[in-house]
Amino acid sequence: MVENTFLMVKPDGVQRQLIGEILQRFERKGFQLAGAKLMQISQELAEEHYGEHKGKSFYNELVEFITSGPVFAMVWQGENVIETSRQMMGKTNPKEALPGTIRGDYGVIVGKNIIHGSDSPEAAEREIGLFFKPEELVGYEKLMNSCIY
Ligand code: DAT
Ligand code: MG
Repeated sequence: MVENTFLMVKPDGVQRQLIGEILQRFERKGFQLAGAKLMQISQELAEEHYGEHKGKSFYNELVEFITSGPVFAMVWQGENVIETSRQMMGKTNPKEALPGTIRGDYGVIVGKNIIHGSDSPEAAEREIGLFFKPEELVGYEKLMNSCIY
């Protein structure tokens, strides 16, 4: 099923100049970029985005980190993109993430794990709506699709 997902290069990934590297992985995989922007997350947006973690020991640190500098927010589209992008990111803790995954290749500690990705269709819809206005998303026919599908 063709899905949309929300992916975001976190402040550590932006500072480490990994935006291009990360974009390239999803482009080369064959997924389609539907929207992207460099932005500073407000305290309110951070708390809403990470609402499911409120009350956990790392919550304050997480909100502080995600608002500490610019992030690169993206919407990607493709067959099974939600699950596949999570696999491409690797496990939450880079210590456990396999080489070849984004977190496995570039991260060291769980608090600075480079990238966020929606973990379910419900989360994807919610997060896309939090970060993007409908008019910021672009639908188009990618000519290379006939080589991918
Ligand atoms: P993911 O980002 O893989 O979806 P998550 O939703 O469980 O993981 O947690 C959100 C973020 O919170 C995660 O990317 C990094 C941080 N985090 C999770 N567990 C943590 C922990 N035990 N200690 C510190 N930070 C943690
Ligand atoms: Mg999560």
